[in-house]
Amino acid sequence: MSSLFSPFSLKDVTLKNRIAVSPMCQYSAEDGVINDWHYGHLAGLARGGAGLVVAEATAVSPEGRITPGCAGLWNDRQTEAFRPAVEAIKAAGAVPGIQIAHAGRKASANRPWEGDDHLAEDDPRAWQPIAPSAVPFGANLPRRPRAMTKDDIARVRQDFVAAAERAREAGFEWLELHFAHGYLAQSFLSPHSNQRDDEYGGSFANRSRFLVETLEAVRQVWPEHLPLTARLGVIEFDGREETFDESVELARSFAARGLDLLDVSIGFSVPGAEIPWGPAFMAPMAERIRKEAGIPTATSWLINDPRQADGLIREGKVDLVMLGRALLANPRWPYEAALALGIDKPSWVLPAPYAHWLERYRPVRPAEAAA
Ligand code: 8CM
Repeated sequence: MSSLFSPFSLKDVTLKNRIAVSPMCQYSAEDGVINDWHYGHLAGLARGGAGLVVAEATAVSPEGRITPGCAGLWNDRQTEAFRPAVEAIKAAGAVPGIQIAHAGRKASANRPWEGDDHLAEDDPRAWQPIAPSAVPFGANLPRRPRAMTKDDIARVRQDFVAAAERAREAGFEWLELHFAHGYLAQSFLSPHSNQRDDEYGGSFANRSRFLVETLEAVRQVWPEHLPLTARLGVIEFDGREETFDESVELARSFAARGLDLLDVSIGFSVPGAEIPWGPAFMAPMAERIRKEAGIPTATSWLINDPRQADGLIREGKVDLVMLGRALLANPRWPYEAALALGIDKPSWVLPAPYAHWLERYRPVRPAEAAA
């Protein structure tokens, strides 16, 4: 039976356990180039024992960044800057992954700790966001995007392709497409943001077209033997939950086009959605997609309890658990989870320099250390 600490193989890649670092944003790059901050952050997470580290949400073009501090993969300097972090992740025994993204109408924003709202239009760092239709998100992100032309659509698809090629050049072995959270791809899917009357809007097939075409184009260049995944907002919590059935259908269609795993997340296409936050509350949806669409899934959001995480894997509900905040708070969460679950030689979750001392003497429980 699988458990949190059993390996997981997808294509030619094997993760040493089912714990993944969720893609996040450090908002600390310059001109999209990551630096020592990201190196320490990513190396530290890998050294904490997770099997997969999905690095930064990384913009495929300058206009695709959420903030001026977001990482990018549209030039050689950015590609090179990722290499040491990739090597550090691998040296720690984890698989290096990356998420490539375009922020759409949520682009050109302040860093979260500097306001989390759109940059003023006359701010020299601001730019014109683009989206399927000229419909603003609203709330803290009121800026009206420019509606994309067909040429824009073709260009952004090509930006995803080029970023995927660069991700491979940098040494990444796992690629995630950001199709969630109200960013560009999700905003094509959602009728809240897509009011087009051409073949990219209207029917479900049309609203899915940008996502499907982008996946197909990236699959052409991303090596067949490496996992290609996507984070999809499968539900909006906007009172129209029947749209979840569309997500199941989309997952099926992604699988048929060579997607290897779906990272199941939230739509975030409208402000004021009533999200039923709670421990691992998205897991039942990841379970349904896994069963109904026949594609491996990952679940994220508010996973912190090792027993709950282990149960999700043991009961065959999901293939991977993705943790963000729990790992930011405690990069050694995997070690402590191994202790809590009573697994044999929990220290072996960690790389040798840590494991040696913990195994040679005895595992230290945080509570004992404090006593
Ligand atoms: C960053 C900010 C907001 C988000 C994000 C990220 C990074 C990855 C992701 O989603 O999947 O919604």
